[in-house]
Amino acid sequence: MSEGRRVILIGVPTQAGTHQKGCLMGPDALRTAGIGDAIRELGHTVEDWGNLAPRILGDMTHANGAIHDLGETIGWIEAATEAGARAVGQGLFPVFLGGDHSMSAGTVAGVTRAARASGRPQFVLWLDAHSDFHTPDTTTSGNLHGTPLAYVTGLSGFAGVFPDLEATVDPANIAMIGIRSVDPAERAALRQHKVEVHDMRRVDQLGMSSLLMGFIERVRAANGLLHVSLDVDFLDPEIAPAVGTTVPGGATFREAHLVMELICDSGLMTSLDVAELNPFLDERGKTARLMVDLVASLFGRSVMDRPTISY
Ligand code: Z70
Ligand code: MN
Ligand code: MN
Ligand code: MN
Repeated sequence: MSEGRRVILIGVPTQAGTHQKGCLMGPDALRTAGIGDAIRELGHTVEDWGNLAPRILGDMTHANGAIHDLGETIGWIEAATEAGARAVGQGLFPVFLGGDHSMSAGTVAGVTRAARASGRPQFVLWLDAHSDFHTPDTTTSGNLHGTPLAYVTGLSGFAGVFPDLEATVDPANIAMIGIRSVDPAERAALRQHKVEVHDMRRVDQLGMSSLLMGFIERVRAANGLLHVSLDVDFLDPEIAPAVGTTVPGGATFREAHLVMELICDSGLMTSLDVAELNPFLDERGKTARLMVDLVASLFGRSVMDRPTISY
């Protein structure tokens, strides 16, 4: 991460994508934990655009009766799409403060629209316990935070449900790391679309660094824009309890910081989500402060100077 990025904080306090209440407090917990100053201290400028507000659409139904809060979710997607497209289109670096992960249906749609206008391919790194690759037809929980990544690739199940996409993400330009909970319908779709999935077994066997660097080199070779979507449950619940869907066996403190440092060193990241923080479940701000520290690593904080080895 080169110094002097123009960073914009954009709050997306939605919790419509999950049954568990509390993610609406996420953006303000991240602000309270000092996310703005942490980035500013690393030599970047930071402006806070405040929290987005969704257009009120009222209740909407779907043939899949499990789905809930569809109208509100669409409102948030529209607002996040516009904000993401505007920020990246102006050469700014948006940091989206969530909010449950349904926010990323909008944030990724927006930055991908701006990428297409710039003529560069959009890449997405999904750091999560879950693959979030359901369509409205396949979700059994009805929680739309399990769908954003399938949506941005343009899968057909979203037509007439979520907003039409102006630009889609090529599934070949997605990598997921940290995965340890995938539903059967998601697994089938991930295989069909040949998404690069690094589950925790691969992380243990091959290591975070080699898996991530392979993807980073693909982004670099394509002169791509890189959106990083960081779900709190990427991390092990021992260090990050403030999330509604904890899954054991998550990334350790050291693995997570290493991922952030390698992304930073690549200089390729152009937008970021911090998703799924539920401060209602936190222990005296512990998870919020960890997320801010990880974001600081993403923006250039390091113990010593940057390594002199080149990648
Ligand atoms: C499950 C479902 C999910 C995030 C949980 C879980 C989805 N696959 N996504 N937490 N971020 O309900 O569809
Ligand atoms: Mn439900
Ligand atoms: Mn997620
Ligand atoms: Mn998750």
